[in-house]
Amino acid sequence: MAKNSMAAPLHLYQKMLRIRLIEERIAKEYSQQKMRCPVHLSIGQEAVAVGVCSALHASDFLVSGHRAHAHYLAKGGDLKIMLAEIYGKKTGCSLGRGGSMHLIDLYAGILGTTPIVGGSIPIGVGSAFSSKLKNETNITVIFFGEGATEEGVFSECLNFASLHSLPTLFVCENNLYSVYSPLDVRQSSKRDIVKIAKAHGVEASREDSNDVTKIYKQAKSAIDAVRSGLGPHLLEFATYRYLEHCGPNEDDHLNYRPKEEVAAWKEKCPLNFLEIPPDAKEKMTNEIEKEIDEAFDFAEKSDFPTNTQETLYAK
Ligand SMILES: Cc1ncc(C[n+]2csc(CCOP(=O)(O)OP(=O)(O)O)c2C)c(N)n1
Ligand SMILES: [Mg+2]
Repeated sequence: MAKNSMAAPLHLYQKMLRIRLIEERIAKEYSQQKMRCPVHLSIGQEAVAVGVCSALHASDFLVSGHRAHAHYLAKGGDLKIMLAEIYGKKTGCSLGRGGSMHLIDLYAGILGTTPIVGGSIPIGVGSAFSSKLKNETNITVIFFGEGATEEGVFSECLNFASLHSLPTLFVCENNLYSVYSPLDVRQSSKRDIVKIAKAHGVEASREDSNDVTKIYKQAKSAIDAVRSGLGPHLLEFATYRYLEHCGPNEDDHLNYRPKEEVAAWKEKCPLNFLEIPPDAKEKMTNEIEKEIDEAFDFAEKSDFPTNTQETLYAK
């Protein structure tokens, strides 16, 4: 991997560390009750967002669901307007009326995130259909959890994207749980997401590690194929959230996840896969902390929305 490429280990590490530190700060400040919306944090899952988004072009489109901070940040979404949105301020990316689950930054190709499980999938397929009809080269990446594959719309969208050979990358983050329900109470052990995609004629593969470099390589080859007109592709990544489904805390006391399972995934922390010199880590951490301080300051000092006349991207 070239030293200065966007996929060089230092860059990948910096992007994951930035997401981790931002979400850790959100978790730390949450109890002040100034963030007046639920937050679904992806601490532990950063490698998927960074590995996939580092292989995209800036002009590509992205949609996601309720757990979207990492996707938004990895695609280049503006941190200040994301935090202002979480604070419910009018400078926020949805004018302060959407909160953490309604992130949008059209300058970064982020068309939107929506909390209806599975709801973003047809929006992403529609975006890819639009690119194809307009003969544009952008692809659309759709992030969703394995819970969303239990919605009927998932299969309909695979079929439609395959039928029209759309430039769509479906990315399933399989973190084993939908809220408190493990896979084995929701899906047959014979069910296989990769096989479901292939049955619809969609190319598909799975990666089981939390290793950002492997995820990047797999995403790059899928994205190259999609962009060259070979039709849609699905990638399934095994990953794990460290905190509760919704909120800033650990939830070990609820006992719905075996303690050994949680510990094993923490051992496979995405930040541990890359060897980064300690001085480089310290420099990055300081720079990121400064950026986070400024963004929180911006969010806190911004005003609340006052009327319904404000519009997104008004000139
Ligand atoms: C259609 C629909 N059903 C139920 C919910 C409630 N809900 C919110 S998040 C969630 C879990 C989804 O699990 P998964 O797709 O695996 O994503 P994860 O939370 O694990 O990232 C559920 C059931 C919802 N928002 N929308
Ligand atoms: Mg899940």
